[in-house]
Amino acid sequence: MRVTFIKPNIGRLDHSLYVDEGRMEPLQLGVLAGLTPPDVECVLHDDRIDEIPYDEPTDLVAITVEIYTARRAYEIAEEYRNRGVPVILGGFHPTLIPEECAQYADSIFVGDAELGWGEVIEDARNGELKPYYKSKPGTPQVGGTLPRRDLFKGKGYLPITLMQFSRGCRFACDFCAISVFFDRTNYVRKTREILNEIENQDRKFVFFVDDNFLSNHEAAKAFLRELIPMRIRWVSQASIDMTNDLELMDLLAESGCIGNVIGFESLDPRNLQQMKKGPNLLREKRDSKILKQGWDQYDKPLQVLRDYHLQTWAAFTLGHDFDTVESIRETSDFAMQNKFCFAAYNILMPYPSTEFYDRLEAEGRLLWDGKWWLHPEYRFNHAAFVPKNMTPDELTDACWQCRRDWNKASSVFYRMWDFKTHLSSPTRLAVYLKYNPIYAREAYRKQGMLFGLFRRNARKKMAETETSACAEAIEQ
Ligand code: B12
Ligand code: SF4
Repeated sequence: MRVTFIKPNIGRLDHSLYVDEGRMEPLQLGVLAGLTPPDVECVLHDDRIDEIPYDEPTDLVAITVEIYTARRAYEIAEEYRNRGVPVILGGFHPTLIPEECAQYADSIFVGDAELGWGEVIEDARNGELKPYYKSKPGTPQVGGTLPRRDLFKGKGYLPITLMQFSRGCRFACDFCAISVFFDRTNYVRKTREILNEIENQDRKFVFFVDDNFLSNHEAAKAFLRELIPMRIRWVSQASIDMTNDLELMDLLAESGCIGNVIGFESLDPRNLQQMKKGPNLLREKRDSKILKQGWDQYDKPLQVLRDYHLQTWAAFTLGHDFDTVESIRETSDFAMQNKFCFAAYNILMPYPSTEFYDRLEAEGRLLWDGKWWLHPEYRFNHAAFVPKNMTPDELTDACWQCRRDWNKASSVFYRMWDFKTHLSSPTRLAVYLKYNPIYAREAYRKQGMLFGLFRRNARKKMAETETSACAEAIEQ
């Protein structure tokens, strides 16, 4: 039996096919292949680089789908199904809105694969694939499953190993798909299993792809103590409340952490409160003080990050209810002044199933028929809702202006001159100099990209409303 795993691309450029230069290993497909019985042949095609060989014989196609790749995933599924090959879709998007995905596949998988993938393989082997499988999100790679990293070889991925320490996050930010998917729970792996995985791969540079590596401070501390002797360098994603815990900060530094993606989201405390950005508000709550208005609320945490020589990838969501064109420009100035290593100026996106999406829907503020990810005219990083204090186009332009300014060569040169962070070690400088040009190129190429490759087919499919066997199963 042969299973073909596919990572879809987002879409196409107006003039040519899009190849993602900053592509990273598709860890979920490595994990799925690792969960597959050894007598089953596993093949991986990454649509971000490979031409998909639809006519190559295979018994099952498994596609991982997130909201940005949904359109393209449906197109790929259609190609295989037209050839009589069964297709199963899994991942964030099928888990959050299974009814939609069910229309485009023979089967969908809701939740994490760990406890249900074996059943899928046996059913497919017997020609009895069910339309719907469900397994709860939970502890990743239970039993110490090793991802099949051999499948990643030769695909030109960035030279950084993706790995999980935990999944999920205890916070409940209203726009965040993670908080819905994991129901505000953080699942931590066994330390021994992670250390074994580190030993079983070649690199000394690891990206822990956790949603919030520091969701549980005590669990993180216990792991970091054991990680120190491995002598790796690592990066991850974490919430800013880490700076309240100096024991944790010591362990981050000692274990080889060089930086984290941190969600600043907004500089305006009214926005932070409205979006329920718990970790960014904790400090003020603990001190029982009224929130300070303005940027300086981040001053102390930023000082701590710099004292520990951590490089920060600052993530902002733009378009909250108290945002204006001016406040967005101030956000850009703030990031520049702080010389962050990278900054992501993301337009705030309404992800279905989130509280934010429901609120906008109730207020009649959603654009693109409420389904921007399927709309044939929607373009990457464009506004998908009507903001309170500007027009959608003004939001799109303001966000793009931030990205443009940030990625200019003069900005990269200016930000580099920070002796506490980027210039504090050769590794940090190498990260800064290698990844800034890659992300700059990607920002320019992705802006305004359409989703999917074949406009006509997808439009036809979107018009279909019949309920499939799978949708009926979900109902039950
Ligand atoms: C690392 C990461 C990235 C990396 C890229 C990783 C890569 N390989 O290329 C970077 C930082 C570049 C990135 C970029 C973006 N990302 Co991202 N990313 C992640 C993150 C944190 C981890 C992904 C991962 O490897 N997880 C580990 C694997 C093992 O977990 P998994 O993918 O969930 O898979 C499990 C299950 O879902 C299920 N499963 C998954 N696929 C399938 C398929 C089948 C057939 C089956 C049976 C089961 C199954 O089983 C797996 C094992 O348990 C996820 C969040 C998350 N927790 O997954 C966000 C996430 C996927 N990203 C997201 C987004 C929005 C983006 C961006 C669009 C952000 C932006 N505005 O630019 C971009 C562009 C994405 C793109 N397609 O190009 C969203 C998607 C939201 C949604 N509703 O779909 C997520 C969920 C984060 C979030 N906060 O909401 N991302
Ligand atoms: S802290 Fe980050 S991962 Fe956690 S719920 Fe908020 S946005 Fe999501």
